Amino acid sequence: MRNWILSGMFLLSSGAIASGGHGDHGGGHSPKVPLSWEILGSQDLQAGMVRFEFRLLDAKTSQSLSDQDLVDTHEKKIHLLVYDKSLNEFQHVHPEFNGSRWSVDLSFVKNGDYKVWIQGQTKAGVDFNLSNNLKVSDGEPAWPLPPGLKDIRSGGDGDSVATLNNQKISNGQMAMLDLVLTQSNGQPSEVTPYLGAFAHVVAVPEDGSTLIHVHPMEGAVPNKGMLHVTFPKSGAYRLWIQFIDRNVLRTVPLSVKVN
Ligand SMILES: [Cu+2]
Repeated sequence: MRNWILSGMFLLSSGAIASGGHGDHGGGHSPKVPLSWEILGSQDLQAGMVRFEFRLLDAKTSQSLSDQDLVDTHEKKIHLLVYDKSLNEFQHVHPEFNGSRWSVDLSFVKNGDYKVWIQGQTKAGVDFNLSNNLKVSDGEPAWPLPPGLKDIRSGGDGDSVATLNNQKISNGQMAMLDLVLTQSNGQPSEVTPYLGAFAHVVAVPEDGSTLIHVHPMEGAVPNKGMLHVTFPKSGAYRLWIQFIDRNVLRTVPLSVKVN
């Protein structure tokens, strides 16, 4: 079982935001070709720097997909997202195709169970959003599982603050939330695009089971965006807000309760 673990088959038509298509590229009529992926090497990792490699496969033909088979979504072929079970750890990186496999360095400090997702779009217009499990050991003790996420719509990294307005959110209905980015002194953030978007918002329900990745539209004011997002079920969600303020990439964790 060490190698060749295949999982995470996933069907997704382009434009399906709720299930986590990366694209704002929805053509609305993409063919539904299932893709799968296989992690090369063990899914039991040692803490520290890890070279993480995988193949992206056409599930029908088992043909390996290269960078030539994918289009850029937000300036990258593949977005890879990792979080731990407690929803404290978070990484967003971009694997490169090296001729035979996709490869990227991941860095783990904390032990624990992790979920890893890859997202992108094929030239045929198929969005993929595939997950797998990882386990990290020999590092710092795993985060304790939180008693439950609260509704915390404002937070920062010490220099920058991200705030979502307090509107009620209902499951299955598109919420339109204002996202305001400020410096910790209250001045507006100096926002420049990060990977072709005002900000990137990744949302994960408390059980970590799905991943939503959406991009606020720029608002009337340069430090304000409007987020259109549909949460598929009720409960609490972790949100990671990523944006560039004063030329530094910020990652701010927030949380929301969905009715
Ligand atoms: Cu994004």
